Amino acid sequence: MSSHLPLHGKTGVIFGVANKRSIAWAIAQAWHQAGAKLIFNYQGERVKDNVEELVATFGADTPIFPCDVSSDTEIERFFGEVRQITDRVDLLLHSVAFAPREALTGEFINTSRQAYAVAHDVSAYSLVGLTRAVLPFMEKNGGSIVAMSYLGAARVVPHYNVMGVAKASLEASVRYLAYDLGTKKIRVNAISAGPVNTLAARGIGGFTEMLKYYETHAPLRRNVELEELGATGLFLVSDGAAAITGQTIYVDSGFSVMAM
Ligand code: 0WE
Repeated sequence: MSSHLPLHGKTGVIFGVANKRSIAWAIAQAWHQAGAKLIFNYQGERVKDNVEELVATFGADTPIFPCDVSSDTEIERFFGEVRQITDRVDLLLHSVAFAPREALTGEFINTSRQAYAVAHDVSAYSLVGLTRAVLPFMEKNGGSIVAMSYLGAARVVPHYNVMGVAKASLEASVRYLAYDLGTKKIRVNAISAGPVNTLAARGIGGFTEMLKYYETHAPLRRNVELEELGATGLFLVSDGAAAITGQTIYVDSGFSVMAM
């Protein structure tokens, strides 16, 4: 029997799986293995088949619906589909970010108004939109919301540029949402992950060098493993984290404590 599993009887919604290397997939696996039932989004036809195949490993009937988080209509439609399945959601993962590629090269000062707006819309506002949409499903029993961030929110990481400003907004949004929802027993936290070789990192100039830099400079002298992000994602939604909200937890081999 599985009734001893920490997330037995809980339902989670996962935003941001693109492929098997996705951080969202690592956290989904941790939540699934802990006994949660999961519902997934996918973003765009490009990843649809891939994500459908992945989530089917949790059972052929695992719910998956399209949702572009930059659209209020699509968020509304997505949670309309969720409503057909359950009136209770306990867990929400936000693992979604986008800035136009040209904004992640060259200098921050050259960020266009449009690129700045898109980065903040997709990467930061979407947490607010999704949290408001999931709220009716969490009102009765409380819940736990986890978002993904990166050190570029707090420090200058060359070329991370407007994504760093958007992640700063995401982390501040986590704090304000935590305040709004605390009385409803809903916790909101972020994980600030060390760099991981995901689809989102592919083609980013110097990424391999960045992974090498962590291996020589982080206190643990190694990079972060996807399973470790899964484990922290599970911890944050577990009873052991019942008094943790509004926080950004660094899962980065200690890199962020270093100056030199
Ligand atoms: O948050 C991220 C990356 C998110 C991301 C990635 C892309 C690539 C493709 C957002 N938008 C786009 N747009 C695209 O067109 N990370 C934490 C990974 C990352 O990205 C970097 C990094 C790190 C680390 C970009 C520059 C410098 C460091």
